[in-house]
Order: sequence, then C-alpha cells, then structure tokens
Amino acid sequence: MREPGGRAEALFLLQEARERVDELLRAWSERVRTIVPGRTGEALAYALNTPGKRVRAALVMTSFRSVGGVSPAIAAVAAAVETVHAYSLVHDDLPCMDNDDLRRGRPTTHRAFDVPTATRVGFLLVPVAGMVLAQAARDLALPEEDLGRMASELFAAGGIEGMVGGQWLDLEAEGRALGRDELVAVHRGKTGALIRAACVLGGLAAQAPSPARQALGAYGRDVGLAFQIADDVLDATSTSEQLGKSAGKDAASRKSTYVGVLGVESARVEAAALAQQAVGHLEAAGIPSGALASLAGYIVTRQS
Ligand code: GRG
Repeated sequence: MREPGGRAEALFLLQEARERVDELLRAWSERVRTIVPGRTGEALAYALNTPGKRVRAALVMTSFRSVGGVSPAIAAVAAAVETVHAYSLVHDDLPCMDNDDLRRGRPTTHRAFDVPTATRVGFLLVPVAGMVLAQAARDLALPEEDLGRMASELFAAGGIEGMVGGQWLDLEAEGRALGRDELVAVHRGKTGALIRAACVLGGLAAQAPSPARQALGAYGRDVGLAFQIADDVLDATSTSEQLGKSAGKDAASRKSTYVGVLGVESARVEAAALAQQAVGHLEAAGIPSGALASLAGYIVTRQS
C-alpha cells in the first residue's frame, strides 16, 4: 500500500483549493451583503470571506478528480462545504459554546461584532450554503436529482446526526471523563461528518457509481476522525500564534480528548493508522489514491 505522504503535493492541492474557493467566497460575500443589509450583512461577509486552510475544499476537489471528475466548477461545491464549516466556526466560538476570542488569526465574529449579530450570521450561513451549492450544481450542469443528493449529504452531515449532534455531546460532556467509544462518537459527529460529506460530495459531483462513492465515504470517515485527533494533539502541543486560534482550550475546559485518553504520542500513532486505513478503502475499490493519500498524510502531520 502506498504510504500517506507527499507533503508537497498536499500543500499544492490546498493552495489551489484556497485560491479558487477564496475567490468564490469573496464574490458570495459581496452578493450576500446586497441581500442582507447593514451590520449583519457586514458580519456575514466577515465570517464568509475569511482565511481558512481549506482542507475540506481540497478533499471535495481531490475526491472529484480521483473518480474521474474534470470540471473546474467543482470549486463551487467546495465553497458550499466551506460555508457550512464557516457557520460551525462562528457558532462554536460563541460564549455559550467554546467562548473564544481568536479564530483564523483574527477576532471571532462575535468579538468583531457582537453576540446577537454572530448568532444570526451563523444561522444565515446555512441557507447561504444552500444557495452556493445550488449554483455549483448549475455550474456543473448536474441534474436536479444530483443536487438533491448533494444537499441531503451536506445538510445531514451538518445536522443532528452529524456536526450538531457531535457538538451537543461534546458540550454535555464537559468536565466528565468520556470513554473511548463516546469520544469517537463526539469526534465523528462534530468534525468527521462534514469531512466525510466533503469526500462524498466530490464523488456525487463526478456522478461516480455507488461503490466509488462508498469508498470515498469510508476514506472520509477515517480521515475525519484522524483530523480531530490531530486537532486534539495540536491543541495540547501548539501555541495560539501557530494555530490562529486559542491553544490549550481542551485542558482548560476539562474536555475529554484523545490526548487525555491516550497521551500525545499514542494519539499521533492512532491518527496515522486511521490515515493509512482511509487510503486502504480507496485502493480496495480501485480508486487512484495518490493525491488523497497525500491529503490524509497532511491531515495527521499538519502544524496548524
Ligand atoms: C447547536 C449544539 C449545536 C451545535 C452547532 C457549532 C456547531 C454546530 C458545531 C461545532 C463543530 C466544530 C467547530 C467542530 C470543530 C472542527 C474543527 C477541528 C475545526 C477546525 O477546522 P480547521 O482546522 O479550521 O480546518 P480552518 O480555520 O483551517 O478552516
């Protein structure tokens, strides 16, 4: 089996995703400001037009190409996934959740504006994601049935059986030691579900057959969990300057994490094993795995 790795390739894929998705999100920020007036529109643009690593975007675009997709319009699907992610970050940072001041190296939305505005912005980003996705399907000339499938995947991943459910469990568990199975459920929900959906959406946009989409989903499920384990490690081992968000928050809020359960080194080993396993799903399905292996390797060795 090919080792996950290829850091240079991963960095190239991320840079490409950043350039294309940032441009689209800049245009959407302008557009939503004409729809949502005043301070809320300004805050919406602030939250949407923001510098992320674009890991989810790179996963959409690379999954698409891995199963034969060729259109540059796939960047618009990636932008829709990043819009749901942007919503989650705005709400995650609110005082009623993680209560954070710093995100992507700048003040969180409720700090730059205020809590009611940031709360509205988070909710508004969900229908914006719907608009971005619908435009993406038009750009890709996909039939409405495929748009329906993509929307169903994306919003289910963002909902109670995915991101919202995982975050809910996470909040409820603060100050309580979770068993490993519970911790896996939190991580798969709050972080893994959207990452898995990113990969599946790439397959749907390419109109890949069901076995290929399932293999992408299995890859995404494993790298999604690996991503959050790596996040736990970074929270425990990095500085806020390196991360662009507050470090050391998990210990301060007595959150259960992989680092708490396994320690830093074993958590790293677990994340690397998941990355390997993820690539194995692609190989078993005969999907060219090089670029997705590079991204899996990046996800578990990243520094921010
Ligand atoms: C109503 C209970 C309830 C929840 C609302 C807020 C929310 C839904 C879910 C939170 C999901 C969340 C923020 C999980 C953490 C995921 C994570 C590790 C984010 C950081 O991702 P990166 O490193 O960030 O890709 P950038 O900034 O690079 O995009």
